[in-house]
Amino acid sequence: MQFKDKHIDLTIPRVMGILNVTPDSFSDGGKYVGLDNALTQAEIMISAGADFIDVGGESTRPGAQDVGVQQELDRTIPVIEAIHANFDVVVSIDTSKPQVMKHAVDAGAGLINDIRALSEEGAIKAAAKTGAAICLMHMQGQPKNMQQAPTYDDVVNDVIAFLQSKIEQCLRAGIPKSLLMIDPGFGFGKTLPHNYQILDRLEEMKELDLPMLIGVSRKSMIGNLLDREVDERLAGSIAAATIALTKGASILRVHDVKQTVDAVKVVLALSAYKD
Ligand code: 8Y4
Repeated sequence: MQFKDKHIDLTIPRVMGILNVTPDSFSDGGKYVGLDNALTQAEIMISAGADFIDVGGESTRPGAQDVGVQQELDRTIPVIEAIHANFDVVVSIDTSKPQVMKHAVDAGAGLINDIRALSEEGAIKAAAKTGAAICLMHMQGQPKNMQQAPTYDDVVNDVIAFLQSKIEQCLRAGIPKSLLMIDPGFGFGKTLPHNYQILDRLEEMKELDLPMLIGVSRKSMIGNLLDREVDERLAGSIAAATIALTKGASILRVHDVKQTVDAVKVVLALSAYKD
């Protein structure tokens, strides 16, 4: 798959490292605010085998403050430029704002990762114009209210129908199918049972015939199941990621790159040593 100037073979599963450049991120507590810290963290994840770095300047945690366009640009653009200039990796921009999409791709990002699936005014047009790849993620509701009793008819069928409709909107806007990937959006307007039903039936998402990105790392679906705080969720996160791999996930969005790369290698050994 093409990500602007960089091609990545997605017949092999890949790992995306999470780089939060927010001062209020739930999991990382503002550790990566500042270019030096961000680059150090990016380098650690790239050395550990990440092929993507997802740069996010807006916290999506419920109750987080809204971030203005200029603030989001100030946080993300210098980090994107520096990673793109110094490392052989695809930079992903985690944003819903059209202006941030444009400037991020100009700065070297090859993938637009929008948890709102290009639903903001002008986002489809802006994303189309960049020529970058796009990850379309399912969310029910908005970050501030999405966990208030989410309901579905059939969660897997509903997620697939939502993504199908988003794919059609993108194609109508002139975005080639070859630039699209999909994501069921674990934790975004889903109860614990919803999340595990999606994980169990992830193969059904392959009917959309697009590469699948998955984010389960350190999320509540791990923490609430196991009664573990956010820094004690590694083993559960690796278990869920491994299941996602066996059901066809192409990219794993994670905090713990080194450990996840090991899990990918164990899964790949099954096909390597088949006779
Ligand atoms: C602990 C750690 C608790 C992390 C919650 C979280 C996804 C995503 C996020 C995802 C795609 C998060 C930006 C939420 N999740 N993008 N972004 N897919 N494509 N929460 O699942 O990591 S942020």
